[in-house]
Amino acid sequence: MPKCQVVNPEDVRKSSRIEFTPIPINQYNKSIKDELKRNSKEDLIRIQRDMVIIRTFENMLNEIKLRGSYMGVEYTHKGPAHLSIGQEAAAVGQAYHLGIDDHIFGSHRSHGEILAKSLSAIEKLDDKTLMQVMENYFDGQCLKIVEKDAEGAVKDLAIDFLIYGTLAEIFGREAGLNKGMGGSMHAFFPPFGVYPNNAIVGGSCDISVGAALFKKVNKKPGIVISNIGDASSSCGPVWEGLCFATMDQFKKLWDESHRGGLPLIINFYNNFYGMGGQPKGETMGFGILARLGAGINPEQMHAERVDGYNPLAVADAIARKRDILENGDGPVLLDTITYRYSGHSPSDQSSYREKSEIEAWQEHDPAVHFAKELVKANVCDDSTIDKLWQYAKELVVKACKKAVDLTLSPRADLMKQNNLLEQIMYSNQNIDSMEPDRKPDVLIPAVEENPRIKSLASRSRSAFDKNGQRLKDTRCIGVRDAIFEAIIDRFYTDPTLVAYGEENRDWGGAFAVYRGLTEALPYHRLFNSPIAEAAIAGTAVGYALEGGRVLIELMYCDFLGRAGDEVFNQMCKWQSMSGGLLKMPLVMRVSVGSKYGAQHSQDWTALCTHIPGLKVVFPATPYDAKGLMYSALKGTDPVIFFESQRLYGYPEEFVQGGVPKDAYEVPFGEPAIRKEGTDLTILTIGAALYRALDAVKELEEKYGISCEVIDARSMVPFNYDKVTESVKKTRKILLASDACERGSFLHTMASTINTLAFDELDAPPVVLGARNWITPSDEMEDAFFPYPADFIDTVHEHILPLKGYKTKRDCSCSELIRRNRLAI
Ligand SMILES: Cc1ncc(C[n+]2csc(CCOP(=O)(O)OP(=O)(O)O)c2C)c(N)n1
Ligand SMILES: [Mg+2]
Repeated sequence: MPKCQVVNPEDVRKSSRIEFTPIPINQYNKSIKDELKRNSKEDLIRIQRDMVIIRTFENMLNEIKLRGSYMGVEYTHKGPAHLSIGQEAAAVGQAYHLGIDDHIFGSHRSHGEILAKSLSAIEKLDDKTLMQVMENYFDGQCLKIVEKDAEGAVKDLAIDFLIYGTLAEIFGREAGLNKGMGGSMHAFFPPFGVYPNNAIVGGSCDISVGAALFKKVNKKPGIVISNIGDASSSCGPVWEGLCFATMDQFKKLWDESHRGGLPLIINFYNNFYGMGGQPKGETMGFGILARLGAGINPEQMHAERVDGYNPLAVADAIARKRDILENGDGPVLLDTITYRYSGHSPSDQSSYREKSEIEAWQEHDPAVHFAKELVKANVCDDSTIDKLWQYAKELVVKACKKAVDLTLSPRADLMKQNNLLEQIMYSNQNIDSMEPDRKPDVLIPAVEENPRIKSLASRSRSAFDKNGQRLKDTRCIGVRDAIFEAIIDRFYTDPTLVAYGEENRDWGGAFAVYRGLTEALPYHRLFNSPIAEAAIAGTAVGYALEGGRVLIELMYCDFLGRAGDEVFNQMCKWQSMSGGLLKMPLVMRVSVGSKYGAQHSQDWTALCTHIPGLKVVFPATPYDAKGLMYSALKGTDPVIFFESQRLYGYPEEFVQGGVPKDAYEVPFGEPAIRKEGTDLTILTIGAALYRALDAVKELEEKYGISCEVIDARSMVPFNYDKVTESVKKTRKILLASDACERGSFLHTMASTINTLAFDELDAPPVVLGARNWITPSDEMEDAFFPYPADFIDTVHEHILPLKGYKTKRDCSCSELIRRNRLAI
């Protein structure tokens, strides 16, 4: 417990200084002769072969992009091809000692890494396993295309499979490694340990930290390597990833069987350029990238600069660093220098560098230089090297012919109903445990013995007593408790489930939802993260796509911007970009505040609902909070789980009998009718439900308007049937939430209702949201959020004039025009 880590003023006020240890730079100094003592000749020739295959593959892509043909094969490729010509030695050297349990994550420039890692895996796997991999991968779709004219051994077939599968993916064909849904910048192949490559610069950093976390928490074999570019070293998520990866708690607070650093190498492929900007000397101040490790932790992340123009220097570094990781002393930072002769993309004119610089690096070309060394050391002769180039050319041409052929390699037909993307955007599974054969690690053997569960036993599960009398909220199970009940139950069911975020452990979660969990769970299942929203979300993505289930919390919805890329580009996309291979069992709790002013009170449901690939729910009652949390934590899709801070203490007042003690699921997408009525439908999202009900009281009592109230509960997915049924009856609908009106998801709902029920409507669906202002402080909030009077004003002005009613605030059409003109 951190409480035992006393912060002693005597210690921290003492005078002293920090000593740094020297950071090794290109210290490798072995000759081929030395290397022959630990590597066979065949292995060294294979290193050359793999560099040659990658070079040939990328030369082919360059030709296709620039000239539309390669060795007589004509093709126009409209998509990207960010080539790494010149960087092959770094990729091949890295892959040399890696096995399939070692997972690499990469960037937009990763063709070389995919091929190098896979070629290394093919070499290490036996024929039977290789055949199984190919036969099982998407039902052998890719295999069927390459095996027709296969010659030679199973390993040759596997290489054909790899080259064709990668190229077919780059060309967007359904037989590609990810069914053509990833493409050049995102392609990957998990069976060989090649994990997602990311077109967002630095995007792989925090994701790979999460992958390493998964391995650590669940004691899985292998290490994780994050391959990112030198220019990504400035990215916020990279820094957040570094901070998360080096948290002291791994080595100091986790229980003994889980203690130790993450099995992770953050490897910067340092080619000295971003697109055109130069990190060293221009856009950064580190001088030598490896220096970054020195600032991160006392181990300096075992940082080192490695010569990526010598494959054996890189292989040597990976072997040495793996020892460090296996001793629990990771993570490691590598600065692997390399250079690309190719442009950032084929259209790049290289206006930012001198031709002489490129030529100088070509003088050191590893594909040529390493071959010479091999010949010099009598490992092979020139003809062996020549044959490798010839072999690679034939291999690539063969794959290319197949990949460009639309009859042999069709694209997925996305025009038809129930097409590939419709099927893979969500995995839509319901799985109790991601590892049913393993027992969850817990500190209290049975849930019932949990002190909070025990204390909740004395509370009423409903807002009302036996006689229907309303009880004090403090005597009832509230939303906060209901969420807790679902979560703790899941922790006792799914051993892979972990929860983390800021102040999640001893504090009890930002709003005490987790109080009682700390006692029940060891550190590795519930922990405080650094204040690093991007890394919280990004690591969760990595954890989930490795096969674990993860629950994260962002204290306030307003902090979502800090995790923007991870939510809007990562967690929502990898299921589809994998071609349906990966699942993303990830639940992100986000609370919507009030009372705290402009930066702590926003409802950003619209941002999340806008992004394809996320599921978005917002319970307003304890019954729903518990049932929806169950569904979320049994599902296999990323869920943004909105909660309202206004409602944490609210008891169950709608469902008879209150919140069930046992497990139950509230299915996503089904709105709940909270009150039936005949004259007007009011649909709400989140906490606005209760203010709507107050307004309804007045509308019914004073004006005799019978209202039907629908609580959306879920936004994505959403079944409109109940709403259109209701509108058919009432012919009018008002939609309300606490989100700012402009761009609110309610407008999407209103327009859909218009489309679906235009003929049944007597008035347009009208949206009532918060004002398009900053949220003012608590004392003025009633001018901002929709209150009962605003509901009634809106009904009177736009839907159904109320006899004798005068609006409290002007919400007329001319007022709407004025506000819009002024952007308020
Ligand atoms: C977040 C983000 N910003 C900008 C870009 C555009 N972009 C693509 S590659 C690149 C340079 C990346 O340089 P580095 O990380 O060193 O990788 P390299 O291209 O050298 O392999 C930029 C700026 C992007 N894809 N993502
Ligand atoms: Mg770079």
